[in-house]
Amino acid sequence: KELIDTESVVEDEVEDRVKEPALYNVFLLNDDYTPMDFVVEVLRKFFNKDADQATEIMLTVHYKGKGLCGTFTADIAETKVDHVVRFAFEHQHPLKCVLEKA
Ligand code: TYC
Repeated sequence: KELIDTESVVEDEVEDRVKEPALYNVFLLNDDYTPMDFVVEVLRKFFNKDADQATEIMLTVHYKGKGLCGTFTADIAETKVDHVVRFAFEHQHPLKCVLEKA
């Protein structure tokens, strides 16, 4: 009679069910033209930051070149980038927003 290692079968099934999705970091990039207030508005509007958090991230971008806005699954990260890029374009600012695998 064939022996089945039920424990590893169950483990495999559990692993398949709970495998964590890949995560992506969303960053804002610095430029010389986008107003600081607009960047703070973006961080509040699209990344749910309060005024202090938004200001801190904006200044990190301004002084260091990039700043982390949040970490999301692929669909959400792509949607955030899309919304930010569109919003900036509509207001004629060159603000860049990018994602990187976490
Ligand atoms: N460097 C911009 C300025 O001096 C401000 C800025 C901050 C722009 C963050 C983009 O992602 C950015 N007006």
